[in-house]
Amino acid sequence: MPDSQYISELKNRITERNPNQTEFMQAVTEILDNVAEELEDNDEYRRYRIFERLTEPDRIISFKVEWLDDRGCAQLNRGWRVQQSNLIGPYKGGLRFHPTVSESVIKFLAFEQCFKNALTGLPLGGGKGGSDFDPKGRSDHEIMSFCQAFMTQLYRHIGANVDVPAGDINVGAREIGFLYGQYRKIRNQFSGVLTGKAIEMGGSLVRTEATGFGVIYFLQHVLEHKELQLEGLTLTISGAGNVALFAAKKALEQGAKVITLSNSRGVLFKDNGFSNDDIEWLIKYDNIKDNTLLSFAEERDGEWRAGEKPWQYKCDVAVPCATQNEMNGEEASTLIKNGCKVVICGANMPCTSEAIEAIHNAKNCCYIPGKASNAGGVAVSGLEMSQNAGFESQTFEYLDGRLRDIMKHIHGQCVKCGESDTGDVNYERGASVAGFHILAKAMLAQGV
Ligand code: NDP
Ligand code: 2IT
Repeated sequence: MPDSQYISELKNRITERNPNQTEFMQAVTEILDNVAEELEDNDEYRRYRIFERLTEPDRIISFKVEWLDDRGCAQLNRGWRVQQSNLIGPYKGGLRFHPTVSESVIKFLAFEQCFKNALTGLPLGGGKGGSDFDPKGRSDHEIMSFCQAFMTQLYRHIGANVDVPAGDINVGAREIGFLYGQYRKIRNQFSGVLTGKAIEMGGSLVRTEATGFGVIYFLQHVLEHKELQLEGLTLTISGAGNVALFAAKKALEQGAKVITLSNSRGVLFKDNGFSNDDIEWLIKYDNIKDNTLLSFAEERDGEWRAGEKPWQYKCDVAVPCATQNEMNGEEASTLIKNGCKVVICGANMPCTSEAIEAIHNAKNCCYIPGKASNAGGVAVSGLEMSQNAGFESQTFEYLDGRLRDIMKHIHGQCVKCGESDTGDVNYERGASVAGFHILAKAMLAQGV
């Protein structure tokens, strides 16, 4: 659709207000292009500048993180928390520790998080945080020192009803434990201020598995809608962390074959597919070995291909679960040429705009954006918050059932807002429009 004057002026204003923020503008443009028609058709949305106001974070907190390494030397990092919108609930979203973290990266994640959280149907606002800290090669003691220093800065800005961080890249149960311990000591308070906690300290069953399991539950609905089934299909998965491994585990349980996993250093390819034992081994050694995939190839089997990515292999479904922009246009075209039917995102914004365009232009392949398919993690975080607020804990079966229901609910909204007359579903449009309507309604109802 060609840009109308209103949409192109809006884009220009947002670009001017956010100079040099490539990832943030990529996320904004992706959603804006999909809700453009709704803006054109609704005078109130334009008069109250709903879209533009949603792009501007409520506040951006940035801080210095100083800590001592094992040699007794001072280390300096930068930390951020972007509180994007609390229109429909407390700010909610993960923390990422990675050298590529910048204000633009945290802003894109916070912006997307608002739409994702709205789609869950739970009362969760959107936020994201993190640091340019690189945990690679750091000892447990150094990780603890960093987490304590980070929380010493962050604690004053968060709270169980204010802003509830969780994990993301390089922030798992270990880091959440250190962060939570520091918060508890500073505030003398045991509350649900973080999610993804260990079970012994108020964590929720199913949270560890939730994002990966949720991706596969969503995939099952997509396939069902296409009158296909997961059993017997071949999947290529990227990443080898929390999301990738639990997506692989659930896919195997449902009778699919997973032939790749990857990390920043290369791809592990197993022609005959990983077994459940293989995945359990990788889950066990994630965080313990320097390069779990390489160790797997050396100690067990599979082929380690340094510097490569999973998108050259023939598959029915591709599941990018590592990081933003990990699949480019050329790689998407290769997947399509090799017969891939679905690209479903475990990671946030893993496909470049060119990759998404290539998938949309392909007749037989569909694209599922992370804000729909990876919402299972934050959804179970929401269930962890309600368990904490009620001083209670639910069973695995109950929570897994809630997760399945929520993924089905999100799929339903994507179909409702993204289905064309021919019955094809544009999931990107469906997720953007459905999320946008929820946020817009809340914004209009609450006044300027
Ligand atoms: P983990 O830290 O557990 O795993 C990340 C994986 O991605 C690792 O294998 C890592 O490799 C790889 N990776 C990270 N950065 C890069 C990079 N620049 N290039 C190539 N590979 C990279 O993180 P998660 O599994 O939790 O998160 C993965 C993705 O899923 C992220 O996009 C995150 O935002 C998203 N997500 C996570 C949720 C959660 O609940 N955890 C919820 C929803 C989305 P290496 O070890 O070599 O760095
Ligand atoms: O991107 C995400 O949705 C997450 N990293 C999970 C956020 C959360 O609050 O559980």
